[in-house]
Amino acid sequence: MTEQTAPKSPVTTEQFTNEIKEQLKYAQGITVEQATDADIYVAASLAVRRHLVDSWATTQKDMVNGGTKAVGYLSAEFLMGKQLRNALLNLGMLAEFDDAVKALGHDPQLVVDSEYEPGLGNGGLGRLAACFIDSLASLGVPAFGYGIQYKYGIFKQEFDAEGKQVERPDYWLANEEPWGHIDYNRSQKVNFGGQVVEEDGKKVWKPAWSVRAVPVDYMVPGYKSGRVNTLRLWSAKSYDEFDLLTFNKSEYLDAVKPQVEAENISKILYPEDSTPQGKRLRLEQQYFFVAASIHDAIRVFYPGQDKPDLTTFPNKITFQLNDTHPVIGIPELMRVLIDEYGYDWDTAWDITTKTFNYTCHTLLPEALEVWPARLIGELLPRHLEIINEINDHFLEELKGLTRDKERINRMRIVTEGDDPQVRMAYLATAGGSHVNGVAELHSQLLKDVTLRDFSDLFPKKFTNVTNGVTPRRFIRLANPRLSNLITEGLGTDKWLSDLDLLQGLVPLADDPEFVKKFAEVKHANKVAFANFAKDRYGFEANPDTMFNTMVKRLHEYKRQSLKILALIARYAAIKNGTINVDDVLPRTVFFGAKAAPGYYMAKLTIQLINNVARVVNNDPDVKGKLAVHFPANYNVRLAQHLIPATELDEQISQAGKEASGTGNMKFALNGALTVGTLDGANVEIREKVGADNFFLFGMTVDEVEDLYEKGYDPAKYYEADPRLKMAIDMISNGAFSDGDRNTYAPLVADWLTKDYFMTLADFTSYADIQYEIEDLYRDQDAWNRKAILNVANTGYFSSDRSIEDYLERIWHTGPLA
Ligand code: GPK
Repeated sequence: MTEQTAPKSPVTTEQFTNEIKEQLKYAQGITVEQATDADIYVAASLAVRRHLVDSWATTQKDMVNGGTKAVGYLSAEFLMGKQLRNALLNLGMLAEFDDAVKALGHDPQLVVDSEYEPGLGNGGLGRLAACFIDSLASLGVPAFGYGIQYKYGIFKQEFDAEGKQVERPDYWLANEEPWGHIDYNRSQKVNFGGQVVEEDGKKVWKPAWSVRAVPVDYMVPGYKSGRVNTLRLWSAKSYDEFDLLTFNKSEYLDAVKPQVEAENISKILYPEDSTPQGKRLRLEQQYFFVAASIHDAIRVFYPGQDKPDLTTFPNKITFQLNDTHPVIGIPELMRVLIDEYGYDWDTAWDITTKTFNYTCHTLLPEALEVWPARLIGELLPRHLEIINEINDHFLEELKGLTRDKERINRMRIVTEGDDPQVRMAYLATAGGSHVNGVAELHSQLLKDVTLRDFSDLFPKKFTNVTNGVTPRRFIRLANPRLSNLITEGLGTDKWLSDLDLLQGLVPLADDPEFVKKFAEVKHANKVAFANFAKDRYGFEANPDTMFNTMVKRLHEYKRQSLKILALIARYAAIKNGTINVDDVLPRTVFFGAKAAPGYYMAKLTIQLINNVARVVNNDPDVKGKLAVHFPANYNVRLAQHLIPATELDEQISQAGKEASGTGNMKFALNGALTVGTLDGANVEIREKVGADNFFLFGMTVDEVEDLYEKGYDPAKYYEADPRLKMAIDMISNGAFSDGDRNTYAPLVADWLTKDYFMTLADFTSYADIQYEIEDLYRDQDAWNRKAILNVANTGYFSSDRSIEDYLERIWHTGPLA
């Protein structure tokens, strides 16, 4: 008997069937006979939502009245994934849903599939925000996620006949969207432009235009906590829907112009990842959601009060700045406190610095946002004044801490010169209580390198919180077979809310019966993925080969090129007989990656991967030994299918460049082994699972630094390893471009002359470790034993643990009573 602690359904199947029928009839005006899968999806979602409403209301009430400080997670991205099954899981209604839908004559899978995935994020940063609000709710901590309801999410990726990435708009709101509740009665006014004037010795901002920020609320149900938090995404609307005066002159298009311009603000998610986007509209977006959120929090926590005592604000809510995107919130809160509520500078600064904390997600210096002061001045003139004043006060403070003038100068929030720039990471560090990195190594490098001066003078501000992922979505929903086996192995399902319990599986790694079952689960997942892939993408993947996956954004530092070069080298070796075909371990390699639309090298790499796939998959010489697939449009849904089926995961960034990674955690928790560098959270994963159960290769951070210093010459590595030379030459000779030698010339030239991320320098150790990987894989029992140890030892990487660390180290709050 296993202990079942999962939530119990509030309804029977019969009741839920009736609720779906009611929604169909009264909300949608559709009969059961007329209903399509998509209609059932909407009806079921609306019905499910009703079961959350009471807890949502009590959670809000308890939050406002209860005196427990809330968390406001300010993030330009929330990459939520599909909602329906997550809500069903948290309500304990998965089985009732399946049965009700079947009773209505529909296939539950098709109904679930008709939900359109909201893609309101780019990658790791946005998905982390989604995991965090899930964990906050599951821990019962009162919280708001605050962000933007983009009308168009991350672009839909397609590949053209040449294998190039094509971006298509993701108009997700063209579909019925039952989860978001738009609340016109709680909109906020957000101002832009104009100038600052002095009136009675006071600064007064006279804005030129305003946008109406309308909240769209999503319920965030906790698992087993009985709490339901709020994700409040702002949508931009115009105040002057329609300019009558202009319209009467029958200039129809002009009449709707202000509306179009205002609504542009929340129209589209910038598809950039780990690169800054210095665009006016982007700054407008940032200010738009942050200003609306700050005013919203004041409205929520001081209801109906004209003159609230805002010195208590930091006891009501703590704002976490998810990267630099919301950092304009710091001068905004200062402005609100001083200009709108009449506080003096010092009081306002005290409140502000106690309210904000900043999470940094990168080490690439070029990825830290910097805004031209001129642009800020045009859009937000009062904020620019405040930022300059913050800078002045800060420089004064520094003079009291150090005599090192150069250091003080390096730390300027606003740079000097004709075209001063505002460094948002510095503003965040100065204007908040804590700064954290997202993995041990990353936080250390932040202190030692990126924010060195700050950490030297303000050591107590700096801390680490290692990222995590939610086991509800990424184990329970994504991998029900493994979930059942874990529950069986542990004798309880409690691990879903206490992931450290996975440790209890350690002894089972030596139990042949359990190992066999684990192997069966993995194989069943591979078969299921092969079926899904056949159905969705039209390719055949052989489940009796090793499934080897690299999924993440396409970026040079992540080094998809290292994987593709090693793959080409392997292909070449089979073809020219360097390795005997019979000795080759059959492997199927999966890639998934979107490139920023303006990132030339990344897009060329995508083209190369697609063409390597085309050539390899059509070559009878390697048939059954090597296959490469690149399903387009990698997203949360594809992750949920592919990760459970993967046996070998690639985390091969150049050491010191990947802040954390979170895919690495999802794979380990789903029983894949990792081949990876000592980078980001790989370091901690390897520590937890044990060096024997992790395929480590490549240079360390220090070795990378030394090599940069010595002078890195990639061509030397090309000459030194014949496998690498062969691979690059094949590309140059047109093997993957129908003989054309120019197609990939820019990639090849970069590798041979620059190779900033040292792909070539790490090639040999990466190619060598493949033998070790394959030897182990040939001994399936030994492989599975290590895979089980990965699952058992990675409970630490639950986002519940991350949130507990934030609560203890940064937020100093906890669950509602
Ligand atoms: C970091 F700087 C950025 C960015 O713009 N977008 C983004 O997704 C990622 N990230 C890091 O690259 C990952 O290493 C990390 O795990 C993730 O943020 C969450 O912290």
